[in-house]
Amino acid sequence: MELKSLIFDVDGTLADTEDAHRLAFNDAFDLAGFNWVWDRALYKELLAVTGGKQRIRFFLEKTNDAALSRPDLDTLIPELHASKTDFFINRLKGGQVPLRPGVEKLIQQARDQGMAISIATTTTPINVETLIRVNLGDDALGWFEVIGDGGKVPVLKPEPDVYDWVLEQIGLEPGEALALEDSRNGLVAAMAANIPVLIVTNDYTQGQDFAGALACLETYDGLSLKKLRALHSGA
Ligand code: XBP
Ligand code: MG
Repeated sequence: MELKSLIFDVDGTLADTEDAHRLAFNDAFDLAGFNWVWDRALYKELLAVTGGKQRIRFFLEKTNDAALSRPDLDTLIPELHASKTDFFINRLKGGQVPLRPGVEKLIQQARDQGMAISIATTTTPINVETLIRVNLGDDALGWFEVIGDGGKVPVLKPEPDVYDWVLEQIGLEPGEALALEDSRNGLVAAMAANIPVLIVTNDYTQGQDFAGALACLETYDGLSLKKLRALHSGA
């Protein structure tokens, strides 16, 4: 099938966001008076669970029975997460999270050659919007045909819902798209929607099981639309 659309993941794909997310979680915990600190090794384990609110709960399940049994837990977690989102947005606005090398060039090539681009992510909508505005300009949101995010579907990756939603919006068959992902959760989600997947790893996802991907690379630098078409045609 002809390649008609690229579907970009956000966290770990458009940008190496996860350390900014991690530090924002830590800032939110500190502001709320909790002495919980997520270092890189712990965060790598916590990334098994997508979605910030789900990740906080997963952390407490692993480490903190006392906090887990608090009667106000169901309000505490969304409050902590809202605070985390504020800290994260401030980091983005401060220019601390650039796009991954090669990503902007790929997006520009797609635009020049009339290849549609969309987004499928599990993160909070304002995070996507701000990352794109800060790095590509206010008009850039309009470059994406559809933006599927954690606010659009109730169930996050590794379930396929966000990919199914994007496909329905853009009206393509799964085989006419190519998903660009960095993690096993993303791979599993896109594959469950029958979309071919190219993996480009980062420090947090290197070494995960990427069986089923068209290819697994370490960088977008030097990657062209021509190469993506060639990879896709072998799918
Ligand atoms: C990204 C996520 C997100 C972010 C944090 O996964 O799992 O939860 O880590 O964002 P993917 P929120 O790249 O597979 O979409 O705190 O806004 O959830
Ligand atoms: Mg990702």
